[in-house]
Amino acid sequence: MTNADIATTFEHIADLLEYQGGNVFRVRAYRNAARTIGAMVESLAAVRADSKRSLTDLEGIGADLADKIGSLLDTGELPLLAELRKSVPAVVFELMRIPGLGPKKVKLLVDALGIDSLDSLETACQEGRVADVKGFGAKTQAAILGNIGFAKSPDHARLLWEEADVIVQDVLAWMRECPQVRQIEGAGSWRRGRETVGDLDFVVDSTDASAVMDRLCAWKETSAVLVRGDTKTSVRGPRGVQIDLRVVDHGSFGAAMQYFTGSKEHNVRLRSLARERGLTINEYGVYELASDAPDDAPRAKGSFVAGATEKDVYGAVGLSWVPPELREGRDEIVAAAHGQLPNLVELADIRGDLHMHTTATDGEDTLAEMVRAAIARGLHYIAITDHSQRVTMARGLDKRRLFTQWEAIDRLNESLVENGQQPIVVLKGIEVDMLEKGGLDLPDDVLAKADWVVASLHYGQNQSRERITARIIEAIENPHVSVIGHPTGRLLNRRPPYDVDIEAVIAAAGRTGTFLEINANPWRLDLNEHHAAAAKKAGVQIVISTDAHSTRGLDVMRCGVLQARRAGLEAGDIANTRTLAGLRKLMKP
Ligand code: DGT
Ligand code: CA
Ligand code: CA
Ligand code: ZN
Repeated sequence: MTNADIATTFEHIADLLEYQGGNVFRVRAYRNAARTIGAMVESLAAVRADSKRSLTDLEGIGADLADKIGSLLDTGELPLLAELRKSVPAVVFELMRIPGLGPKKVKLLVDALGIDSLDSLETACQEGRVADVKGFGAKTQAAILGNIGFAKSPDHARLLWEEADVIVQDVLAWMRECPQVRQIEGAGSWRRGRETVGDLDFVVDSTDASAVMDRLCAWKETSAVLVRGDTKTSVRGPRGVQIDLRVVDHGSFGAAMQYFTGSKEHNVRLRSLARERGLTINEYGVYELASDAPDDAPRAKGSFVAGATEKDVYGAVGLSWVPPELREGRDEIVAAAHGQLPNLVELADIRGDLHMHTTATDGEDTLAEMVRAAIARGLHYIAITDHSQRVTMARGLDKRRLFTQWEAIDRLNESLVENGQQPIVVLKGIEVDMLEKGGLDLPDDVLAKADWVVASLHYGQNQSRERITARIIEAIENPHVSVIGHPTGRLLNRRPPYDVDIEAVIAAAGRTGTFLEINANPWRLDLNEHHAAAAKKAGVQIVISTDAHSTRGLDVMRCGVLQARRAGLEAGDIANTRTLAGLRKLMKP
């Protein structure tokens, strides 16, 4: 079992325990363990095999969980899980796919109404029986009904960040035309730049909540109103996505933005820090802690300290403002308290794009069109990296066709020179395949002539961890390989990563001065943030590349930059923020 399998298993156990009404601390222990494991780069098997270390050294893993990890590693099974599965009806997992229904609510429904399928829940909602269940009510019933169709759709998955971003920009543009809207911003996972986004959250500064909510309901893309309260509303928008909108007073806007940006874990940690400092934080503001105020009172009794801007909110608890991409409840609060937050890389720092395709293989646009588009985007250098011959589906280049393309690039570079100046330098590159049997798809004497070599693994993705890791390390050790493309091969919502010892890959990259890619394609975002952070720690330079297959494809650079920011990377960690001369100094000799 891989780390990801074990993390999923622990999440699953937490859900099952919670459904059964299990001890909250026990449920939390499994969720925390799942989180720790999900963020790990080295494999649990490796930690266990190391005689100098113990699984219990990991945050949130005690003797009992270490035992369970051991069983999962050895047998792939866990008696506890089998037992829980027997006692919890299968429909529970189907019902939990409905946005807003967690294990506890599902249990109430199953117990009270004998729900045994999505269909029977739909009928119960239509007949008004869900509204009568304790803890539900008419509004929740309407929201569930609206979400059932969503859960039923087999291809329902969380939106990719970029898909969500399109909708967010549309909502902002529509809402900003409303005169009662003083400020509106997107919050939630979209603002944190997560790879995928569940629902969209907005916070509005206004004194007329009703007019603001009317405006959202009147949007041409709004297909249903799921919830309508005094200051919050939820509607269904394009692509079935839920949109949550919250209206607050001017003085609470920053506090609400902070709260609804999350993440939940970040907020929990911020709240506990605030308490240590005699303060309490909620979505309305920071307050002095009144001795008799309960922890989660909607309006604490103490006096108001801050709330208008996020900077004020963080400042009030002694922190510098934390970039949303870092708000995942890891070590960002400690870093903010010590003034040690990283100075995150920005799109404007990027000078070059070192992975793209043309009509010579599977790109939509010609070499000349790609170069023109790159100049228009202000890039100083690009590498043309079409596929090599093994990728027959894309009519990959053999040596002869590659040399023909490189001659065209030479001529193009010359034609760009004006008064001894060149607006962009086009590097002669190749995306060379790592062959199934090992080795690269073009001979070394060809690769030696390239300015830039991306090595990628496209075939034999089901091979063993040992094989795949060995193939990649072999490519890393090749003196002509500049960077490893999309190092784990995953496609979000579509294909899991291949089984690779990423720690060994990072170590080999560090040893040889090979770069690792953050592929900016919104489906890939590969390396992920944990791996990219580990690469930085190992002193490996990252290259953020678009892998564009068209001129439009060059615009996804911002998605890769977001991923790098979530990994805590600074401009200095990214090789393609350098000038071309600077980049060349970092490359293998
Ligand atoms: P998503 O929508 O699944 O991609 O993820 P988020 O992070 O956007 O989650 P969402 O929409 O449920 O809530 C937005 C933010 O609101 C979340 O990141 C933190 C805050 N929030 C929501 N519910 C709770 C809660 O029960 N406790 C705390 N502390 N914060 C919450
Ligand atoms: Ca959300
Ligand atoms: Ca939400
Ligand atoms: Zn490519």
